[in-house]
Amino acid sequence: MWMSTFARLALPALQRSTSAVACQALRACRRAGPAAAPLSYRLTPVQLRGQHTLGSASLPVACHSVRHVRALDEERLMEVEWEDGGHSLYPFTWLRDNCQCPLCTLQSAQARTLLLSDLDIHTGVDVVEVTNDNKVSVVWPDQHISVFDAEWLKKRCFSPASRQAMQEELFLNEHYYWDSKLHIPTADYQEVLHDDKAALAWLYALRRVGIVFLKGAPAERGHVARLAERIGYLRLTFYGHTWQVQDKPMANNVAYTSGKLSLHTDYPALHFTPGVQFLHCINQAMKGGESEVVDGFHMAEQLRREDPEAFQTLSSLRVDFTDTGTDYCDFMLQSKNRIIDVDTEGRVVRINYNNATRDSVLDLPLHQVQPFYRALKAYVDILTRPENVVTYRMEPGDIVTFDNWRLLHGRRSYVSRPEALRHLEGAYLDWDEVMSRLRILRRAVGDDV
Ligand code: OGA
Ligand code: NM2
Ligand code: ZN
Ligand code: ZN
Repeated sequence: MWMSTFARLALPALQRSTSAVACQALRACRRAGPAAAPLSYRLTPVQLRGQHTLGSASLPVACHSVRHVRALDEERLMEVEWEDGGHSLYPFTWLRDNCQCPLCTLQSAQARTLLLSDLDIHTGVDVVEVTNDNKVSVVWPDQHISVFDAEWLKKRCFSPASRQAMQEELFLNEHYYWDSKLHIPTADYQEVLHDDKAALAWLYALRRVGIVFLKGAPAERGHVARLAERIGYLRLTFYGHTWQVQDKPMANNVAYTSGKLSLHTDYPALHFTPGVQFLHCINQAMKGGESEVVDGFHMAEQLRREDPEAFQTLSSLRVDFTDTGTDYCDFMLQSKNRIIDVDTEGRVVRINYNNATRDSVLDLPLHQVQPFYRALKAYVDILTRPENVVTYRMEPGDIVTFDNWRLLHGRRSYVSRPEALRHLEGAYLDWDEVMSRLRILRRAVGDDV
């Protein structure tokens, strides 16, 4: 049932990159025993061009049993030797802190009840051993006993490869960069609502590619809210729970005119910008109104290569944004955001740019003003190159869902007809809620590892 357009076009590759490979590996593991299980996680980012060749992944699989365990008292580490010959090290302090017994954990909430004030961070151990059912038991000096599941320990191994695999499994931070040749992954709206595999495939693609088209929604209000309910709840902003993109008199936002919207991310006037955006076309203009999208992360990397100085400027200076008006209620927002936001390792994590709400207040020393404009121009030049932009035209019933932290989107100006008003309904969500639903769906369809 879930072999929709999306499943046929985009999913085989997406599935291959995650679940299918995990299943294959699991089967291999069952056939050949633990030694056949891949030891490290590998995901090769491949540029998306026409064909959705999304690379390959080998996920850690559930086939680990313990051969031997010993305490390294000097280093205060427990060493586990696995059946496949691999080794993992676990600090005593961490093991005591994460005792899973009913005294240390509230099992109904899977949450720690052990207080930090009761944790001896210099603890030794009395005995470590492998139990008959292949768990690891630790007797502490005060005779408290902790029992750890082998698989649970394996997943929490402190080796760089294991940590990386776990982080990727939790956050899916590997992105597939694209340019104008992207064929936007497409799914059926009703299938996404009613079929868990289709919903999971939608969210995988939303995370990895950054944009998914849903087709077949009724051309009436209420469906972005319905779609948000499929995930959890939507993100309320000053523009309301959902908002109507129409040519409005006395518009409180440039989006609510028939003018061109240059490539932007929504709502940089907030410090915590909405992570995900839905736009549902209820009525399209007769002339104009086409949509444009570009991969802001990919283009930021291009800027880093082509013009490192401009990249440095945009990823360090904080730019003022402003938004004042009345909608859901009255508002007077001010923010300071880096146009290219990077994390402590220098990876691009968020784009914040809307030329309409960029403040005339520019909190820079005089000598940085011109370099700032030069850097911004350099980035926007790359963003607007025809080879980087995907253009499409929304028709009534289409819903575009996209990563508002990553993509920049725009619209061409249109001819406004009062009797046949162009009308999109929009809504925001945050990535925490979207990723939460993705993890639950993954577990529900048995695609977790
Ligand atoms: C917006 C927007 C796109 C469109 O409302 O922020 O980007 O096609 N709209 O009208
Ligand atoms: N709308 C569409 O940053 C912005 O002002 C984007 C937001 C009005 C909710 C537009
Ligand atoms: Zn305990
Ligand atoms: Zn927008």
